[in-house]
Amino acid sequence: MELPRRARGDELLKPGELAAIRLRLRNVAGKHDLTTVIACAFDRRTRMLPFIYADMHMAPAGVRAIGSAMVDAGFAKTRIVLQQWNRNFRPSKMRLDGRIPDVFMVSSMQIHAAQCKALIQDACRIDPTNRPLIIVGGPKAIYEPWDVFSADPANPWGADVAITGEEYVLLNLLEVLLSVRAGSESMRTTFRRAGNSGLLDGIPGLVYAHDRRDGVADELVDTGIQRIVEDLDELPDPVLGYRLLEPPGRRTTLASLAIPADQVRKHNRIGSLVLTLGCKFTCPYCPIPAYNQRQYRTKSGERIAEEFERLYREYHIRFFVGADDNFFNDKQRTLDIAEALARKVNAGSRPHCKVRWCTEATIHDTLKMKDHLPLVRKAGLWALWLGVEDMTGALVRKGQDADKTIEAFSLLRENGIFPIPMMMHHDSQPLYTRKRQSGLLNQVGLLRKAGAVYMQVLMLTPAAGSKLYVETYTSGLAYKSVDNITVEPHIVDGNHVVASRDPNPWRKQFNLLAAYLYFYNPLRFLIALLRPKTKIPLADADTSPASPTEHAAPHRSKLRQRVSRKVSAHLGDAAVQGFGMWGLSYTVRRTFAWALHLMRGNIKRHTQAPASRIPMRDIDGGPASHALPGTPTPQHTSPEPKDRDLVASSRN
Ligand code: B12
Ligand code: SF4
Repeated sequence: MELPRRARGDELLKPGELAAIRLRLRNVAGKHDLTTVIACAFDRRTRMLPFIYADMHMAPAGVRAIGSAMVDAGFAKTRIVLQQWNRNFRPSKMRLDGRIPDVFMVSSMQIHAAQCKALIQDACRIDPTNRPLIIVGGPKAIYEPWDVFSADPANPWGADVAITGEEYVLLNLLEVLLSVRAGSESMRTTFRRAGNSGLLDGIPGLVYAHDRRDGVADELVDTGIQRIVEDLDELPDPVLGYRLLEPPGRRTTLASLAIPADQVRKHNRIGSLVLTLGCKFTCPYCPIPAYNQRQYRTKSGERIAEEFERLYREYHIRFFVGADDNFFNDKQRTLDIAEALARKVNAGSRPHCKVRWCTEATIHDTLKMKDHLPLVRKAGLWALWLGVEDMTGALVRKGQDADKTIEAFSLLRENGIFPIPMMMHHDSQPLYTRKRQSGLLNQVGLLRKAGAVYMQVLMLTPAAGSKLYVETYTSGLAYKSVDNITVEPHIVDGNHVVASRDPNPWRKQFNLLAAYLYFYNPLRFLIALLRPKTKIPLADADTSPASPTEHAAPHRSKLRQRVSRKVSAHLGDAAVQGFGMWGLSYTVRRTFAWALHLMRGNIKRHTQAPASRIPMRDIDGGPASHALPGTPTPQHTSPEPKDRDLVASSRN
């Protein structure tokens, strides 16, 4: 089940609305001296191919975006803690600026839900009078906001509010709270008061506990689907967020200072950056188009050029991942971005000549961009993750087939861009086929031959917020437990077989391992040393802006650099093979045991999609936008009367 769409014409914030709220908050921030800690939940059990390096060396854009928004709005006392780097961090022990923070936020993906809950539970150990306002956001909260509130009176814990949207929703909430905050009252008390008086109802994008008995919410109020910002140039500057990162360590508390700017790159080799959001396709297993309210949103080329430059100059980050869903989604808008970046390169701007980035797109749109790939390469695009899924289109048709995939790969490579296939294994795909291309290994082989240096293959897995999601559960496809082991969120990651009709699903699990092993292995490593796939045009090109003296007399260090670039281009493929084998050792360690459990059988299947056990309603007492089938509705049909006079609540 997808997120519902707002009324046509009301999906977007008014132009300038996000920029305006940032300004308004800046004017009041000084009076409030808020301290905020934002934690990024991370479950280490998810560490394996294909994301094994990026997961630790790339501070996620979500927490950084929220941190940037806080600083931009005038709340400079903000710290971002990544569980990736600070596994012992305990919110109950945190102090910022010598005190318990006013606001504690958690950002989480679905697969990190166990850690997200543990962080909230630990924050709830703080005595209620000093407890910060607890806000949860990110992809977990967007699709399953109800899951951050305990329904168990024997183990009461819970966030105060889940934000099912982006920066604007948070800023809107803060503005409302600060407008009624009495003196130095705790933010949590202000929040409770605002909730009881109906002030939160005008902020689409919240789910909050309306009333708590024995620490457990009686009902959850859902204020509806957020309005999204269309012009991404209105977003706060991403440079701000990098200044807030907690240094990696084994402490349970926080360090006195965040990572200094000149150390950011040491821990954060890859930077992620929002360039565009949304996708025009409607793959039934994907929640992205509905989340974006079927809109496609972009930053301008000038703004992107400026962000690359500042991130390069301030933190020396040179390699970026675009947080795009489909970067080539709209040809004209892609060209606007590429032209702006290429102009900077032509003008000899050092950051733009040095920066390399990669992103995602579809085969279909890549082919439509074929005449412009040289421009896109000049703009710095270095590698493109392509949604190949199943090359034959047996799983989903989005304009791809084997010939088109090969054509897109060769066009990209000719233009100096590495194509990286994202494949999806599914029940009807065999491991190997004779004389046909539908087998998983056949396709892996074909893609390697076509020039793939890296690849990913995941098993089709239920994705919250997708069209197929509920049906995957009600039809009994999704597993509840295997061999008496409950299917927990951290294994619903595409790397584990957790939904299948195959009578021998362990074969599917081994198929994934076989595909990786077929791609990354010692033999291919040796071949890669002799005939590397990384020797593509521009792979060893000099990216330094040329200066007249260098043209006249290339000196020794230039020569050394040239040799080093040539060697890297030659050894790159073998290095990736080595990396792949190392990553595969993690994948085997983590998924082999699951294959054995699948082999033992005793598979119990879901009959219903996960849903809130706490009753949910919208602000008028009707069905909640984020409730899934099976969610109880409150006993009373209309919401309780609100205390419009804002009488302070005695409850904590
Ligand atoms: C880049 C990316 C990656 C990168 C990097 C992730 C990282 N650590 O930075 C890599 C390649 C490593 C990756 C891996 C995976 N990814 Co990924 N990835 C993305 C992608 C394309 C961009 C993420 C991003 O940077 N977005 C930009 C930021 C600004 O947006 P955001 O994180 O959503 O944050 C905004 C809001 O959510 C909110 N918000 C976020 N946190 C908080 C906190 C608070 C308190 C508040 C108020 C608000 C808030 O405000 C933010 C600003 O607007 C997204 C899709 C997308 N376009 O978002 C998928 C996405 C995050 N990935 C997803 C998945 C499933 C995965 C994988 C499990 C692989 C898979 N099976 O596809 C792995 C997990 C690896 C791991 N061990 O963690 C899903 C998550 C779904 C879910 N419900 O949890 C997404 C949403 C794609 C999808 N299918 O919809 N991914
Ligand atoms: S092309 Fe990719 S982003 Fe677009 S709907 Fe399909 S899976 Fe989602």
